[in-house]
Amino acid sequence: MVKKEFPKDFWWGAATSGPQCEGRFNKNHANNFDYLFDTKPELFHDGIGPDTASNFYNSFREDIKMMKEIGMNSLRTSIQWTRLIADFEEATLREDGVRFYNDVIDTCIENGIRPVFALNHFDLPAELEHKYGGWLSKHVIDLYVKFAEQCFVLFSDRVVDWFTFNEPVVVVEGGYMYNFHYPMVVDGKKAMQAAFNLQVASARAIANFRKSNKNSLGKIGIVLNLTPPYPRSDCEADQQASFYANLFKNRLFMDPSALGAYPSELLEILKKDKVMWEASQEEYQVVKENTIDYLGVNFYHPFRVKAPELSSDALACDWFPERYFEHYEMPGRRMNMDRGWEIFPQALYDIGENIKGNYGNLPWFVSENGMGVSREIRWTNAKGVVEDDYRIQFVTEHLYQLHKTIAAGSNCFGYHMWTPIDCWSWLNSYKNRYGFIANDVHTQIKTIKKSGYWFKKVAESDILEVPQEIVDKFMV
Ligand code: BGP
Repeated sequence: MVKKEFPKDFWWGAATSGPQCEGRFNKNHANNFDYLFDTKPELFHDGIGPDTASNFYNSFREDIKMMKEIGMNSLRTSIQWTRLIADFEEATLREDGVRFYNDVIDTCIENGIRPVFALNHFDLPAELEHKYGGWLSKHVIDLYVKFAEQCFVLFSDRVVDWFTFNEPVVVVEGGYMYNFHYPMVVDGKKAMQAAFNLQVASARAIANFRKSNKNSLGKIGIVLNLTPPYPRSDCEADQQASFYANLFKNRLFMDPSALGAYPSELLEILKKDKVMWEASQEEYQVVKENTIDYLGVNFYHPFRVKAPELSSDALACDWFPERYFEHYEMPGRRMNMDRGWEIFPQALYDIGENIKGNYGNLPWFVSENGMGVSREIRWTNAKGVVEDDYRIQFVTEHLYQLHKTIAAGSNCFGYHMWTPIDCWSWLNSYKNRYGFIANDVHTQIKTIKKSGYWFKKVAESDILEVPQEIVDKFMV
C-alpha cells in the first residue's frame, strides 16, 4: 500500500445539477428536457422523466446532511433558470425559487459544505427555444445574462464559486449534431453558431459578475468536459486527425474561455467549409476581455482517434467535424461496459499537464468524474449496503493520476465525483447509477454505499491509500 497526500483545503466533493436532482415540484416553467419528456416520453430509458428526480427539492436538508456524513466539503449543483425566474424578458423573480436556493445555500454552509453553482446545466427554458430559437438567438444571450445577474445579486454574498455553463460542447453536439438533446436539430452550421453564442453568453455573464458580485473572494469559471484525444498511431494522418479532434472536442471552448481567443486553425476550417458563425467585433472583444478565473474539468473517458476513412471532400453531405477525424475503437481498451465508456485514468495526468503547459497553469479542479453502473442493486449486501468496490477502484486510480499531475506542478485544487446521490440522467434516466449514496427511486430512501464510507476516510485525512497492484499497473 502506498500513501498519497493531497494539499490542505483540497475540495473533496461531488456534483449534481438542478434538473437532475430537484424534481419538477413547484416549477411553473418547463426546461428543454421537461418539454421533451412531456412530448416524447418514449425517448427516455424506461419512460422515466425528470418529475421526481432524486427529490432534492423536498429532501435537500436530509440529503445535504448525508453528504456531510460522507466527508464532502463542497457540492456543485446548478440554479434552474426555469425555477428562479418568473418572466424571462425582465428576469423577474419567483419567490419560491429564491427561497429554495437560499435554503440550499444556507443548509450547505451550516453543514460545512461549500456551495458551488453552475448557472446552466443543459437546461434552457423551453419557451425560449420555441419563441426565439434557443442558443441560435442573440436575444437569448441577453436573457441568460439577466438571469445570471439575478443569481449574482441574490446569492453572491454567500456563494463564492460560480460556473457559467456545464459542458457547453454537449449542448452543441446533443442539440445540433447528434440528436440526443432537445431541440434535436442536425445541422453543422447551426451547431457552430450555437457554440459561438454559448461562448459569448459565458463571457458576458463573466463581465456581469465582475460588476454584480458582492463577495471579495468570489470567482467565476466554466465547466468543460475535456476528452483528450489519443491518435491510433504515430503516422502523420492519425496525428493530424488527433489535432483536429482536439480543436472541436476541447479547444472550441477551452481556448476562448481561458485565453480569450479561438485557435486560428479552427477559424480557418470553419471559413473554408462555409460554416463560420455570425459574430460582431464587439462579441469577439467581450470574449477576449472576460476570461475565466478557474476551470472545472469533467473527465469520464479519453477520445481515441484515427484518420477518417473517407475523403473530407464528399459532396452533398451535411457538415460535421468528423470529416477531419474518426473515432477509433482501440483493441484491448479497458471499458466500463455498462456505460460504454473507456476507462483511462492516465488521461487526468495528461489533462493536468496540458493546462499547465498550454493554459498558463490555470487553477482547475475535477468537477465530474465517475462510473455509471446499471442494475447496481445486484451488489447490495445483507445489511442493505451497495458494495461498489469497482467504484472505489475507479476513483482510487483516477485520484492516483491526479496526485501525480499535482506533484508535477499542475494547479489542481479539488476532486468532485459525479454524483453525491444517484440521480436522474437525461435520456438515460435512472439506467446507470453513479452516486456515493444509493437512491431507491420508488421510495426515495437513500443509503450510503461502501464507496461513500471509503470517500469519507480519504476526504477527512487528505490521504489516498493506493494498493500496490494499482501502482504497479501504472508503472508500465
Ligand atoms: C455529464 C453531465 C452530467 C451527467 C454525467 C453522466 O456529461 O454533465 O449531467 O449526466 O455526464 O452521464 P450519463 O448520465 O449520460 O451517464
